[in-house]
Amino acid sequence: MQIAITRGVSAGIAACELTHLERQAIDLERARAQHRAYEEALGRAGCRVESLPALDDLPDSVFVEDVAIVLDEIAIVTRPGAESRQPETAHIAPVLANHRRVSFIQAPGTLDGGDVLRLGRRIFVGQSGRSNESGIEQLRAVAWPYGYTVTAVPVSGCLHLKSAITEVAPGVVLVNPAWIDPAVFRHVTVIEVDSQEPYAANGLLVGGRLIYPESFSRTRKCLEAAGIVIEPVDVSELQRAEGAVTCCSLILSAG
Ligand code: CIR
Repeated sequence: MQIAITRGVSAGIAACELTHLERQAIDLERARAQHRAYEEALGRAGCRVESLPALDDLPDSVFVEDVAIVLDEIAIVTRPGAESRQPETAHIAPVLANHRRVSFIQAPGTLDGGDVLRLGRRIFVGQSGRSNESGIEQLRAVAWPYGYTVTAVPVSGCLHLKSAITEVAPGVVLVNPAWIDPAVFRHVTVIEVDSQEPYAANGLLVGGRLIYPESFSRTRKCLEAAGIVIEPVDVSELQRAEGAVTCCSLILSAG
């Protein structure tokens, strides 16, 4: 059984951080309806959804992925690279304490969960505008006693490592080669996004299916041709906040 921790869309989402996108109006009610549908997709994928209340004074708090990294053995509360997001961590730490022993990234380290991709016992961390050397080193120090290796990956042109690469089936990753060097991932099978869909590399593999934005029809065809089962979701309003599908949940195994 897997648990998916989510948080409702903040009433303040219009003031979200934006790095690579122009600000566009976000329809709050529509964003909330899309987020509920995303939670339902997680439920259909077999997750028990632990839905936390919206935090209206923290615009980006729906993007819970960024505030923690949850391994089977321990949870690591991050220190987000955007200062406006740092108060979010105080709200996730007690929730995670119900499931795991919790450790914390400390200043001067910064780390966003969106930069952290775990493939088995290998953890890849984006060297992005959000995650710095100290944050990556602190994650390495916490994870190595449990048998994980941590590899830093240069990222350019996008927000996080997982904007550029996610796991879409066991041993298969979906990559935008314009933003990271796919050669780092030689040990797994690499599928590239359609060049007309640069934001298409973010899918959420859970319960044997891929929760995937319905907006990327070209890349979706490649994924389906590779035998990947897609659970489409409309996340168009959250995409305007530079969000994607992995960022709206923390997935952990129960027990
Ligand atoms: C931010 O810039 O922090 C938010 N507006 C978007 C965060 C998206 N997080 C993610 O993809 N892991």
